Amino acid sequence: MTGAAWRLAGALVAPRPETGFGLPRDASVDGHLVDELIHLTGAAVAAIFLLTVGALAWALLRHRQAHPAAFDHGTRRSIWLVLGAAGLVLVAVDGSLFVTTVLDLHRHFWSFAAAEATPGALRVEITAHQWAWAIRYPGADGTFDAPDAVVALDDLRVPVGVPVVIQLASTDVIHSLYLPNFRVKQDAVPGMVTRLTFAARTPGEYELACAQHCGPNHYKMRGVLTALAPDRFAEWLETARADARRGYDPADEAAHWGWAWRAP
Ligand SMILES: [Cu+2]
Repeated sequence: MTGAAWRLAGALVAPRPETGFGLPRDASVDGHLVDELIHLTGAAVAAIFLLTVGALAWALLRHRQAHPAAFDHGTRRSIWLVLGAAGLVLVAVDGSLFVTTVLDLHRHFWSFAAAEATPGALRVEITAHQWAWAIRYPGADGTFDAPDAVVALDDLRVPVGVPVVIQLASTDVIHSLYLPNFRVKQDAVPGMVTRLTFAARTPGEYELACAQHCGPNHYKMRGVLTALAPDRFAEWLETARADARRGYDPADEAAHWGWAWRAP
């Protein structure tokens, strides 16, 4: 798509208020997998609920004074039949949800090596602290302590259509990076580096929230994720790198908090 087409697509879908009881708008490449899981679970629970209520209602209406219920302990055969049917439903519904989920996680949501190997993939380091997100983009050489490494606060910009791989740290308490429109969430834990990956599908501005209660100002720990057309993102990054290089101070050690990228 051309830049103009991307801008038109962005204008059509974002930003606008979320509506109804549904999930937040899905702006990601793989988010539909999460939505399908939720919808399938909802449909299965609804079907089992209706069957159970139907059986109860039938028993209630059928057995009145004129038709008293005949109680027995069942036969060996009827007991195995009922247990077998219940087991079959469990294996079919829960089993398929479980297998699908594990496959989706490994193929899409935890596939860090494949995501990083994709041409044009963006790597970002984020340090959470009370109460903001410090965001670091690598310099042109790909390292995070380069003079042109870009630092932003609560303002994450990514190109659409390529994987974004984030490595996440925390300097104080446990936070959780939550991107509802991209169906991903990951804890930021002091003393370790965690990671998450996603790819944006639709340009626009989206919420970036902290999903762990991390202190009195937790509610302020909110940023914006801006998904840009690839050419606009490249333009922005080039300008931001030039600005970073101009403002670079080798003596300012507090500003050099980036770490060597951890291999997947
Ligand atoms: Cu937080």
